Amino acid sequence: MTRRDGESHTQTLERSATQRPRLYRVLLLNDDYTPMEFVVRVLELYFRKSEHEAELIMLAVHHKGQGVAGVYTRDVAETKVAQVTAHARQEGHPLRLVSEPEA
Ligand code: NFA
Repeated sequence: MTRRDGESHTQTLERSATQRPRLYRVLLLNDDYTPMEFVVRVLELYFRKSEHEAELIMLAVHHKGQGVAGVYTRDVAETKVAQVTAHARQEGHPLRLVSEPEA
């Protein structure tokens, strides 16, 4: 609905529902060299997974090629990709992550 203010002639667009931000999946990609224990630690530290959950996700990525580490707004997803990639390189591991929009 458009409302016209008397003096200022500004218009306010009113919507009935709050708009939710688009969400992005952070995907972990498998490689042959990154140690399993490093991937588990990344999932615990950056993606707040329990040790058990982290091990399940790591093994799924190891066997299937990729898997979801977490789902976030775009800024948060891109920051996780950058931080974890930097951490992995610092430790000499080739681990790759990407973010992609949900749906
Ligand atoms: N495939 C790696 C290994 O055998 C482990 C790994 C899992 C790497 C998940 C990247 C992602 N050491």
